[in-house]
Amino acid sequence: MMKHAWDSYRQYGWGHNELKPIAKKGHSTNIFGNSQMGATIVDALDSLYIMGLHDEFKDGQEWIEQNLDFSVNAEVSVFEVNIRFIGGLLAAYYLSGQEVFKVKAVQLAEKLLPAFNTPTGIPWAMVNLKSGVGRNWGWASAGSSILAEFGTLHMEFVHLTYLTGNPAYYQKVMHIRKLLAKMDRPNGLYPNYLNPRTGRWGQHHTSVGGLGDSFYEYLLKAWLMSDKTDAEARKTYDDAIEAIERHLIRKSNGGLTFIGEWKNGHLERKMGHLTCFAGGMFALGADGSPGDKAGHYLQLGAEIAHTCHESYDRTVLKLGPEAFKFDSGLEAVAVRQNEKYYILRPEVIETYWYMWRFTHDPKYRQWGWEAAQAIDKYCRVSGGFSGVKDVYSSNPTYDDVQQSFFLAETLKYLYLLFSSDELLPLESWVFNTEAHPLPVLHLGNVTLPGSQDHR
Ligand code: DMJ
Repeated sequence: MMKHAWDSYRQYGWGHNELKPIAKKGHSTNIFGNSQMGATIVDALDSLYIMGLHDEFKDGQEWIEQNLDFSVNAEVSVFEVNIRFIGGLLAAYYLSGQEVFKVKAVQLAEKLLPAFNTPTGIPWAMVNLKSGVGRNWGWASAGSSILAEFGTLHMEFVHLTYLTGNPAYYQKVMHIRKLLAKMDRPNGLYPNYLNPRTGRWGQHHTSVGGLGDSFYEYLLKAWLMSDKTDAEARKTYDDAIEAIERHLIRKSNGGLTFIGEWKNGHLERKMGHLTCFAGGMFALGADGSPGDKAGHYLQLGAEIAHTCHESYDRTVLKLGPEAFKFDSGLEAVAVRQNEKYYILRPEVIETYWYMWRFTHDPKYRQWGWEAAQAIDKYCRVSGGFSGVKDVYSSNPTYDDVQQSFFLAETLKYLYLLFSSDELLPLESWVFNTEAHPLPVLHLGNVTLPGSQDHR
C-alpha cells in the first residue's frame, strides 16, 4: 500500500503538496498556502525509511536537497507546517543521520518564529513565510488562536533548541506553558480558543478531538521526551485528564464509553474520528499516572479503542465516519451527511497500535487488519488512495485527495502494528502528533540553553 501511494504521488504529483489520485495531478490546501513544498515527500520520508524503502527515501532526499525552499510568498499554518515538515525533517534526520534534514528543519523553524510576535506571545495560526506577517483563521472565535495549534509545538521546538543550541525555540514554547498555567479554567477544562491580543479565552468549547486534541497529547509527550523529568508537564496532563474524565467521558446506554464535547455548559454526545487517538494516549500515559491508576487508564484506553472499532464496524465499508453520535437511541453512528466521510485518517489505527504495544491482545491486530483491508478495497484507485464521502454507502464517491498524513501516519501505524516491539521501542522514541518518531532526550544534568529564562 505504501509503494502504491508513494509511486502514484511520484508519478502524478511530484513536488506538489498532495495528490489527486482520480484526476492524477497535484493537490494543495490552504494549510500550505499557495506553495509547492512537497508536503507528501517530507511527511512520508520516515515511513519509507522504517519500511526499508531506501530507493524511494533517496529519491525524496534528493528532491529536498534540490528543491525544498522556504523563501516563498506563502501563508502557511504554523501548526501543520510544524507537525508535518519540522517533525518529518527531524525524524528523517534522527533516523538517517543525514545533515540536510536538520539544516532544512532549522531554516523552516526560523521562518515560523515571527508568528510569535503577538502581544501575549501566543502565536498566530498562520504566517507568511516571506514577510513574516501573521494572522488568525477568520472562522476562529473572536480572533482567537487555537489550543491544539499553539499547544502542539513543544516536542519539535525543544528538539530544535537541543540540536542548535539556540534558546529561542525552547523559550517560546515554555512561555506558552507558563501563560496557560496562570489562567482560570472553567471546570478545570481548557477552552479551545485563546485570543493572542488580549490573552483571554474565546468561546467556552472544550474538545479532545479537533481544535483541542494534540494539546493534551503534547503535555504527556513533553514528559515522556524529557525521560520523565518534566514533572510540570506530567502534572498539567494529569489535571487536564481528570477534568476531561469528570465532564466529558460518559457511557452510552449500550455500554460504549465515549468522549463528548463541552459547549457553553452543555455536553454534546458526539465524538470525532480525531478524538479516537485518545485511546492510545490514555494507554501511553497509564504508567506514571497519579494514585496508582495505571490499570484504570489502560482500561479507559481499551474502552475508547472498542468504541472506535464499533464506529467502523457499524458502517457498510467498515471504515469509520468523521463524527458519530450517542443520542436518541443512536450509538457510534454518524447522523448528518457531512459527517459520514472517511479521509484516510489514522487515529483509530494509532490507538490499536498503542493498545497492541501495551497489551498484546491479538484483537488489536485483527481490528487493524480489518481496517487495512477496507482501505485497500474501498480507497485504492489506479492513481493512489482516495478518501470516500459516505462510509454507509455501498457505492461511495471519492473525494479525490490522498492526504499526506496517510503516508506519514496511517500506513506507518499499520506497519508498526504488524512489526516487532523492537522496531522503535516506546522507551526510546516519542511519536509527534503526525507519527514522526523523535528520540527521548536523556539530558541528565545538561540544561537546555535558555531554560532559566522563558522569555
Ligand atoms: C494529522 O495531521 C495529525 O494527526 C493531527 O494531530 C490531527 N489530524 C491529522 C490526521 O487526521
